[in-house]
Amino acid sequence: MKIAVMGAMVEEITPLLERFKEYERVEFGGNRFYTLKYKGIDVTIAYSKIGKVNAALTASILINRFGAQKLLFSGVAGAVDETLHIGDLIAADYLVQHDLDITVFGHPYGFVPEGKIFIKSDEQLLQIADKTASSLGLTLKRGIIATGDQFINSHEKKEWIKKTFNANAIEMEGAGVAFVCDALGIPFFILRAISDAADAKAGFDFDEFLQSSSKISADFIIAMLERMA
Ligand code: 4EZ
Repeated sequence: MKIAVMGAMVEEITPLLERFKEYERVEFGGNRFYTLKYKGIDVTIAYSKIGKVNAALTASILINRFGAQKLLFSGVAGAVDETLHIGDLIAADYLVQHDLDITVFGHPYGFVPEGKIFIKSDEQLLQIADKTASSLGLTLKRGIIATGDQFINSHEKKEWIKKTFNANAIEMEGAGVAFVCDALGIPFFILRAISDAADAKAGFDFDEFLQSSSKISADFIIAMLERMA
């Protein structure tokens, strides 16, 4: 079994590399890929750099060049849903691009012809995540993650995304990964730990909690890998 684990920022994958310690490093397409064997699973870890385009590129490389058969994403996000607090985990059951807008032609937000607005994560991986959460005594929320090429730090913008897509959390890569995996038939799972509330103090909170929330997400992904081994 070949599994890819990806993040967007180096801080998001550092706890994974620290856990595994021994890996090989390969450069391709402007990214570094770290390969290792864990309990019989071939794992490739990479960070894409921020944004949907970078995320889509890295996901494609993980699948087509490294042969990933499943893809797990680990990282942080801004909370939209008030029940989510800093450090809480959310698994996407659907992902949507909140900044995709050809509404002037009568299309809904997040839609382009021949596409879909919402992409569903793999149900089997979501179930593995639920079991992992209950075995660790953790709460894992499922919800809609809205992705766009903007760091959201305004109440208005956040409320618009919430109202338009019924989103629970916001970030900048999930839907990019989801669209690639969906198109290529690769089961995927997107996990985020909350780093901020996408409000006026989001920039400050993000800097403060990037490391600790990245670790919460990465530790959960490691527990999922253990269960999958
Ligand atoms: C993008 N990531 C943030 C990257 C910020 C700073 C150098 C997650 C994220 C996020 N994205 C956390 N909080 C967010 C927010 N409020 N809006 C968008 O995936 C790079």
